[in-house]
Amino acid sequence: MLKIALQSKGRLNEESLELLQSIGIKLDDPKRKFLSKAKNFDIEALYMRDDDIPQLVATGTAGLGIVGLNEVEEKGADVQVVSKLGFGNCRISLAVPKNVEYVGLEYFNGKRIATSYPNILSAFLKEKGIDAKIEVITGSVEIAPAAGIAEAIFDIVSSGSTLVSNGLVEVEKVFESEAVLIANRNLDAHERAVLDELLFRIESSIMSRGKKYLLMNLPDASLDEALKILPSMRSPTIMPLASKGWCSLHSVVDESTLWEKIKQLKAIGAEGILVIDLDKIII
Ligand code: PRT
Ligand code: ZN
Repeated sequence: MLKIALQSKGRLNEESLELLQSIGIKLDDPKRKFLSKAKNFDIEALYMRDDDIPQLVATGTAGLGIVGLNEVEEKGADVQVVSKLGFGNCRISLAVPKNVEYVGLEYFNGKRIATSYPNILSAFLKEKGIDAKIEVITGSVEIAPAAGIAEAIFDIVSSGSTLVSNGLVEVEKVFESEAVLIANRNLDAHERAVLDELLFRIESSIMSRGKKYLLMNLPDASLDEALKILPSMRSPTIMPLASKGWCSLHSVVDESTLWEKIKQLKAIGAEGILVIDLDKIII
């Protein structure tokens, strides 16, 4: 049975479980924090600290894993990054106390930078030709400048509020991260087939995020205009209505443009507009 390593607690735990649930994978007892089998799919979840997941997958102890791309990069694990998952988004940035005059990357020459990501940082500094000292700290990196441990930090930023509340300002965004599905490079044929099925379902689920299904009644005469407003996956579905001169138009739209499109469609005579949540898109 293919094992998938998930974060046992922490920021990615809940969304990893929700993702599996949303694609119809029912884990036996997701609260039992070590191993749980799926009732209806050939995988078994293994709950681990996120730091350990890249290595477990690289060595094949788990065939698959869900972890932040930052951990994969930092550990230098030889795994296949199969899919980005669209949650756990963050970046790893350089930040300095807000009262220093930041002149650009040269600022870091001769300075101490505190981080839990020494490998990503040292690769970046090397690439940019900056000679700084890396101070490795495993927790609360943001307090390092105030504690006199370092002049700058290199840490995960999401909303930026941790930096603000510690009197720091983000000056260089170095690495963009999100949760990813990773796989061992030597899966056998059966394991690969399980992964393909999993991936197919994940992609259908990811594709439906931020999308709405739109139905409306439209005068036939406005159809050409409506087709310009509503580019669809192939083309919108058009069905004649019982009342002559009218049709029913169905399409998928991005939530971000939904209200703008509704306004345009109303202006060309659309009526009875229905907006429906989408669960999966299979193409
Ligand atoms: O116990 P375990 O080792 O499994 O977990 P952990 O404590 O090492 O990691 P955890 O659960 O904090 O984070 C897991 C993963 O979530 C990370 O590896 C990232 O890929 C991702 N992620 C997304 C984040 C954040 N957003 C995030 N904001 N990880 C950490 N943070 C922290 C950051 O370290 C900083 O202290 O949140 C603070 C900054 O947040 P803002 O919103 O104030 O900018
Ligand atoms: Zn961790």
